[in-house]
This record gives sequence, structure tokens and C-alpha cells, in this order.
Amino acid sequence: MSLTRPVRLAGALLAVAVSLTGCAAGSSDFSASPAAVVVKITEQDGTVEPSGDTVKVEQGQDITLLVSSDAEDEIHVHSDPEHEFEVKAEDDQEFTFSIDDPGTYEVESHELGVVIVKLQVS
Ligand SMILES: [Cu+2]
Repeated sequence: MSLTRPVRLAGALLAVAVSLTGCAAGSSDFSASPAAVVVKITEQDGTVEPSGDTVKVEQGQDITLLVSSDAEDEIHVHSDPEHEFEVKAEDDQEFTFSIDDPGTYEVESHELGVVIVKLQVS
């Protein structure tokens, strides 16, 4: 699995642009910051929150999945290249990645077979 990021400079410039627009601090599950979009994910008793919400991110912006789970799982990001993360039965596991190409990409719980969030990259 390759995690190279050829458009690093573009990502940095976009991060600057994002910082000019401010952030939605204080909102419940999603908090945007100039540096990264953090998506808080909770898996418990065979269910997952959030469940299919759309999260908007910038091309090349860091996306951090902050996962708390009571069971092992595998989280897939259906981008190209795809990202796969091994989830343990632990709180506050962080997985950070970015997506360079615009589009909408599903983040899926492999064990539960459900879409957690859709990342709308533009
Ligand atoms: Cu998948």
C-alpha cells in the first residue's frame, strides 16, 4: 500500500486557504481546524456513529479519523489509492490521511458493512 503524496505543496496552499475561512469550533461530532478535519467515530454494540453523514474536506487536507471502538474492525476509505485502517477495541485511535482528487468517497466499516461518513473532497 503506497501512501505517497505527490501534491504536498498544493495541500499546504489549500491549508492556508482553509485557515482564512475560519472554523466551526464547538460543533458536535465534526470539528474543522486549519490543519485537519477530525471525524469522531464511535463503534459500540455493533452500531457506529456517525452513520452516512457527509463531511466536506479540501483536496490534500489532512483528515483524521478519531475512533473509539468496543470491537476490532477494519475501516476502509474508498479513495484511490484506498486507505485501510486496523481498528482495535480501544478508545481514541487516530488514523490520518488525505485525498488529492475531488469527488465523494465512502468511509466504510468492514465488519459492520455500513458507511460511516462520505467524504466530499473539493
Ligand atoms: Cu471497503
